[in-house]
Amino acid sequence: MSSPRTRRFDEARFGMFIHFGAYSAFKGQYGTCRDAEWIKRQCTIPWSEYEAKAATFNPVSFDANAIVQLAKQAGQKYIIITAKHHDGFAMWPTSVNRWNLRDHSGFSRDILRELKTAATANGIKLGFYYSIWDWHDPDFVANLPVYVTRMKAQLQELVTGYDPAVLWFDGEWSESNPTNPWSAQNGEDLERFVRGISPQVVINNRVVKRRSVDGDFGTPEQALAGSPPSIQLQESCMTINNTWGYAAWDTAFKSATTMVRDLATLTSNGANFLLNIGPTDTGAVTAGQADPLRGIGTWMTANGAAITGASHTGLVGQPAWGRVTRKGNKLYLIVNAWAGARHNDLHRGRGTPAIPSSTPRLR
Ligand code: FHN
Repeated sequence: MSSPRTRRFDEARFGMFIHFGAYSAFKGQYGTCRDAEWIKRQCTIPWSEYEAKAATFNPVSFDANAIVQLAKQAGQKYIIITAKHHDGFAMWPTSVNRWNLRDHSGFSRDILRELKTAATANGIKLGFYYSIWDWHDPDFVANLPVYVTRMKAQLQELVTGYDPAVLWFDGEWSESNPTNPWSAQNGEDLERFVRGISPQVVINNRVVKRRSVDGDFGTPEQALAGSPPSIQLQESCMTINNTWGYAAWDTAFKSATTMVRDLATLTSNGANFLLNIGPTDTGAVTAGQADPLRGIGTWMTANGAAITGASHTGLVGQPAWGRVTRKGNKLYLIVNAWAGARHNDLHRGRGTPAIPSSTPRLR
């Protein structure tokens, strides 16, 4: 299923998604209206107010090294950060317009460069999320070819300036407010353009229209890819709470146990798991998101062999007591609950199946 271009992505299995942008400055609330990265549209914020708030965006607490260490200890082998979400606000010092963190907010640091440096120093691959749908650029609706020229110029900046391992496109679907005229032809042209400047970059299926021939991998969202890939690699993206961008009111954080089981399920289906954090208005990562990631890391430290580089077995169905993954000639039995067993240790011998501990009791 994987190719030389996608092999490392396929073996990585577990990545960190980061939704961070001007919307984060609202902390998920506008008056009595609540949302996160869609707050401009869903709370009908006038552009004058949204731009004024974005001008105050000052992510002084964004710590690329700390975020990379959090991902690394969790066993996440790649990071995908929103370079530009639907609001069109660029998180790098783009020369295409002034609607960006440096020019509009006056924040002099290049946080994508900081993240690239920290990720590279720690053997973590960095990718960018880029929304095709752009609420801010009037040409997206009024003159799509002009918008596409600007979009390609920004992607050229990102690809040649930061050498991303992955481009995670989004916002390709038919939508109103504003109308989204993106066509399959537009997407096929964009995929060709990106591959022309970077043949090795891995691209998701939302560059076109999420068909199994679009890009390099499918992108089920807030759902677990349910079966081994037959045509295209799969990566399920999910939140730790219920929102992608930061929302101070959203404290419904999942447990590490729940997410370890999701990771095991996805690996047993040969799929990747892209687990999201939404840094705060100052760029900090909340304990509500960091703590379960550390809990996942505790389990991965003992049992990561059953995940990284592992995949579906192709041999048996999945058991009721847990999940089975395979790497080479080894089967890994990930047991969710052993009747009567107090703690399950990882037993590993030549050829004997590793029996990883059941989901951890987080201390
Ligand atoms: O509209 C976006 C949403 O804000 C978020 O970025 C998710 C993450 O994959 N993608 C879109 C919804 O499918």
